[in-house]
Amino acid sequence: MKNIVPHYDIEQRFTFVITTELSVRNIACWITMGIFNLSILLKNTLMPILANAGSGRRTMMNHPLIETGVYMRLRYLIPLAVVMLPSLATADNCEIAVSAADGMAYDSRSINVPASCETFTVNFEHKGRLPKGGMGHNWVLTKSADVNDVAKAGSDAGIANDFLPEDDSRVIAATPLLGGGEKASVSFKTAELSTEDSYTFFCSFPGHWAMMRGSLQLVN
Ligand SMILES: [Cu+2]
Repeated sequence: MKNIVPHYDIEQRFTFVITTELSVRNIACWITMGIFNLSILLKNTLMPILANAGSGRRTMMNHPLIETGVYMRLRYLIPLAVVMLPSLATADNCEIAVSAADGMAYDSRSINVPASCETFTVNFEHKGRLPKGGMGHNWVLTKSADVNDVAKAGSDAGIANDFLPEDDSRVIAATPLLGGGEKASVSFKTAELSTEDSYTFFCSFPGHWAMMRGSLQLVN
């Protein structure tokens, strides 16, 4: 499953595994998706526009773009493009962009870290507007088995410590706690990870970590 780029997932319905591997299989997958989208676009939107062109007077409401439902169809492609572009931009790279807004969710649910990278960097951005004290987010990486204990210790540590226990060896990597509009990067050595273990990234802000999390794995 780790090499399949667009994929269906029981829990998330439809998501993308962001992969850094430019394998033949991945590239073929993107090309297939592109041809599929183009054929849908041609059949459902461009053909009706051509058929309608020149017929009748045009007002705002009978403009072919609105009449043929182009907007209604394209609006599904817009989020798709938003998801696809960053994953392509980070292809074959030892870094990834992750963001969150004023909700308890990251834009990534699964991250593959290539074992070929010596270090891996996460460029984290809080794209929301709410302050750190109300809707702060960080990006914390631990073994999946350690998430609950580290998060609880983080709550006790308080916002002065970015809701993380001080000098805790279970924390593999962590950004500072960010408020809306802030960015931070964190790097870690891939030698600290094992392909045998499962890792989880999460936000240690109290009440966030139960939902605001994703999986991370080291892949060969
Ligand atoms: Cu958060």
